[in-house]
Amino acid sequence: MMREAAGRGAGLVVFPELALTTFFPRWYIDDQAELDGWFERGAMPNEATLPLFETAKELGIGFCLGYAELTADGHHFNTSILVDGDGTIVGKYRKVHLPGHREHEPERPFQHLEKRYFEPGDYGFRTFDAFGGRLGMCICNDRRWPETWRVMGLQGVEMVALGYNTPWHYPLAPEHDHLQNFHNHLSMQAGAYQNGTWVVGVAKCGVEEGCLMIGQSAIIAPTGEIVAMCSTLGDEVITAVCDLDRCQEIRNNIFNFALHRQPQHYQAIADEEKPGG
Ligand code: CDV
Repeated sequence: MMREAAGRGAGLVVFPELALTTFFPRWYIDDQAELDGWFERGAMPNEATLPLFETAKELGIGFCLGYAELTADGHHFNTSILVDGDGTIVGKYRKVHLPGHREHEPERPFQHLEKRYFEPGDYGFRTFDAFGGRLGMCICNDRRWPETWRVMGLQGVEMVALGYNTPWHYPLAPEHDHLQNFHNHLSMQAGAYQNGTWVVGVAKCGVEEGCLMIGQSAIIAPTGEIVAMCSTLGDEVITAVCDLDRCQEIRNNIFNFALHRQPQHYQAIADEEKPGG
């Protein structure tokens, strides 16, 4: 797929969340050694991912890759890295918003144990000078939170790369199942528009280990318009020309932060206390 993207002239390819494994938080795994088997240990590239780095370098194409990270000192994160066209890691992100639950809940059709298996990311939402612009990353559930986008928007982000694994069925509110695709695009299009940034959102979709995951990976312009979208639940490469200067169409006008923001009224969203009723 990276070769196909390079053949179309792409400079950056974005892979999904936990691209190297199944979405293992759907399983309750009691044995730490078994669980750790799903994680990549230490620095990237490792033996398993070296061919990806080498292929990217050969093609002169950058990539964003999501994987489960086990650090040398034993911390577990849901991570993504940004690698430039010569194989150098230029950015790293660890998922901040971890959805799901901590304990085994056997009554569910499948688990969502991200809260048990990962620690919340410790980098926050940084942005990186790369690919001729300013890029940021977030992962899956992060895209639903306006704070994710605004923290990067305030840094002048011009493209946010993100991967997601979103089951069609949400056991806690099954009456929202038919809204999964809508909520996916709603969140990403709002994040793009309200911050004047390109968004590349990439699904690990289709049936994985009996669990149906939504697709509709999309490339979204700073105007909030979807300019390319997958149309199947199989493997697909979609491409778009992303002119980062188009961010100014929004940033110089409707969302000119310097002119129009009123941060003196926004304190509550950054307070540590739990919000009241
Ligand atoms: N991988 C995820 O973060 N998935 C969540 C599901 C559980 C709701 C999401 O926000 O898509």
